[in-house]
Amino acid sequence: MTLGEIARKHLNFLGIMAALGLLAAPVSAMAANPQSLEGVPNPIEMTAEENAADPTISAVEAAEGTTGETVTTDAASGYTPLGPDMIKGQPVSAEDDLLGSMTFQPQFTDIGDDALFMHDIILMPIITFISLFVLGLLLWVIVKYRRKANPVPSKTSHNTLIEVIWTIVPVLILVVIAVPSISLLAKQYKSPPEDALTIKVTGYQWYWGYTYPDNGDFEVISNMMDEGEALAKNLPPQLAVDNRMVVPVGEPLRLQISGADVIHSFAIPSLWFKMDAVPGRLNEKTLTIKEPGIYYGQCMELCGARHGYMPIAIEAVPRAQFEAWVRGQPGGTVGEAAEDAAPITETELPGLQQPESAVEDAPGAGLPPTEDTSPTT
Ligand SMILES: [Cu+2]
Repeated sequence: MTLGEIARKHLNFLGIMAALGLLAAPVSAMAANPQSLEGVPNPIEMTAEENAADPTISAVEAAEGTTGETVTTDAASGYTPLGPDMIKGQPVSAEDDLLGSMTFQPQFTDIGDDALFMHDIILMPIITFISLFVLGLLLWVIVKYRRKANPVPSKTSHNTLIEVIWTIVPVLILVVIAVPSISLLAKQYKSPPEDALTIKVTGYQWYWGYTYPDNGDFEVISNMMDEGEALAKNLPPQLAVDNRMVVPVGEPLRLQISGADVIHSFAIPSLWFKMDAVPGRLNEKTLTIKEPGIYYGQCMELCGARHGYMPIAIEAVPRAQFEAWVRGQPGGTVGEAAEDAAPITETELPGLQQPESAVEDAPGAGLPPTEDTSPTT
């Protein structure tokens, strides 16, 4: 058998490449028509259905199905803070669920569902398949064409068919990834509708402030709850806070995020939300939470000594509950008065904290240069 024959005989791995192309085709068709995906049983939705048997979820559905008047139980303000049974999207421990502990938290926004689908159904299978395929090819070449088994190496320099295939197949794979990827990116940067509720989030060293310009411009200061108190209330220590950011559920929110002193980052994993809080800058992002509940996050930009102790707790409640909560805040207004609220401007941002050396005559400012030290030419 000539070397040319050996080379040609083993070109049957082209068949494998063709199979790859066939595999990619249905995925490509799905990507081209995102609507068709809705009919496909989505693992995320399936888990939600499985969870329906869970009494916590049933409580949520009950809350969603009823009007604000019947939900309210506290006669004084009409607002009752959600209890620990309404905590959503927490990480799971490896002992409870090994696979669940390695993946993302359950998602409670449409964008989160899309992003999780992108990761679980599109990216991970493609990455796994390509990695195994390349590993297989490598092993095949190492074993089959080792010096002992194949003492005279082939002098084959090129093969047009293979070259065309190994150019076109990766291009097709990239197109399959690009279509849902770019549409997801565009969705995440879509501006909120004009009537969206605005909430301004300010990162401070080391706590969060939530200002409600549409509801009387009051600010809620949110600090981490003491560990003993959190445990006593059956809330997760280091995530529980004294004052939560209360928002209406199912409505688009316009979150404007800024920093008062240094860069922080406002992030809630189960809402697929992360935005940097930069001093002197107003970063805006839309958020629509699908289910009532308590969602925990943390500052995700190393911001100083107590960076690890500035958790975020968002409490999503039905509109009526939210309005009752607003009325209970100092200066909180709902409805007509909210129309008059001045739009938020850059000048309302908290002043920047200057480094000590920037202040004239400060102890750390140092002395002005006394002699000319500029280089001479
Ligand atoms: Cu921070």
